[in-house]
Amino acid sequence: MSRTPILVTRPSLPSLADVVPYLEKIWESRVLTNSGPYHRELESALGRYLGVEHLSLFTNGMIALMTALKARNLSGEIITTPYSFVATAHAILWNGLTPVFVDVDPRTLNIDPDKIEAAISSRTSAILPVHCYGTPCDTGAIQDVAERHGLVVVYDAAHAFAVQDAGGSVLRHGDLSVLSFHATKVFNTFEGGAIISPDQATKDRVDQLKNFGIVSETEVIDVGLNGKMSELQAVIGLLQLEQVSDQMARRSSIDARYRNALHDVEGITCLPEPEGVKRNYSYFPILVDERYPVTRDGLYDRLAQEGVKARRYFYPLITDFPVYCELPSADPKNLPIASRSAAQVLCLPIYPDLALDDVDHICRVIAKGSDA
Ligand code: T4K
Repeated sequence: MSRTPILVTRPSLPSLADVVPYLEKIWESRVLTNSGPYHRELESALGRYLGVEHLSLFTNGMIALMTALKARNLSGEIITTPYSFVATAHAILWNGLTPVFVDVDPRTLNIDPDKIEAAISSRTSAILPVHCYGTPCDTGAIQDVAERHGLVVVYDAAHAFAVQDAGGSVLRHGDLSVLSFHATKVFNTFEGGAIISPDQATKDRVDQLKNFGIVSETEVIDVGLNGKMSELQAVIGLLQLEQVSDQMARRSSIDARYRNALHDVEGITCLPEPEGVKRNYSYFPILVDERYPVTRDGLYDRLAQEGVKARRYFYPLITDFPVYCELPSADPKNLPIASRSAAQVLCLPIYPDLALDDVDHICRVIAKGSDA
């Protein structure tokens, strides 16, 4: 096909002309990192935009996740989902903790709160759920089980930038929430991330940990790391923030166009839109079941032949990777919904400047099925 390939996502960028004056100021001041003026400005601006008070910027989401777990002094086992990007479980292992995998809810593909209790042991210290594709977890049920058993809850909110439920930002739930600002996300700083803390004391600890555990020129209080965001990343963030609302609106039109065109295609299911939720339209996953003329991988290949690079997020499951597959909780028998979903899911392209004509082309290829 002569078409330019349509990728699953294409990062949004501010205009170069807008970036240059900021670069000139950085060059002039020579403040490049370590909580410089743009870093501080972005922390405040993002806090206001997201409706959260205690936000700490990070150099990426994975380091932020590792720091969030460390900040809570966790030990033993952490209950989590196998249906996520591998960074979720890696953050657990990097802290010397053991992930315990629990199956997901078929309606949201988020951890199923009803299955958490059975996975709790005397060694469990926390739950690490993921708001997968930006769909909020059942935060009320997760909080209930956590409180009953005295467990910490850290949310991997990498996909949940600006998502709100009836009570406000989903980032307010749990003990900490972690965002990613990677190039492929709704809001990007090239690489980047953040931790949202419930109070100033926790934010102070997070800020110390992300700066090697340093408290003052002569004091180091803990084993920190270097998770700091640079001034360059912060400038990109400030400029991206000016456009992100318009970009989410554009994503919403693409989401609606897909739903409208695909709802009658037998064997194709769009993930239900969560009720009462202000979404960010970060991903557009479909599930391809046995009624569809070809398998999910057949459709993936067919789309690729037509110049469309869809992605199988999240396949394989985290529990299929060699570092995790020997764990008792990684047994596919323990994870039937996650296993089925990983075999059926296909994330279709969605990004602000994706043309609606291209969305229509993708939908035509899907609607034609194996006869295309
Ligand atoms: N928790 C969860 C639940 C996550 O999903 C993630 C990251 C994390 C934690 C960790 O956060 P970070 O440490 O990343 O901040 C991507 C991303 O690298 C990763 O950030 C993301 N989740 C994951 C779901 O997807 P890949 O391997 O799929 O990326 P890649 O390079 O194949 O890019 C996908 C498409 O995007 C390509 O077709 C081309 C396009 N692209 C990508 C990049 C990087 C561009 O056009 N330009 C670019 O610069 O992992």
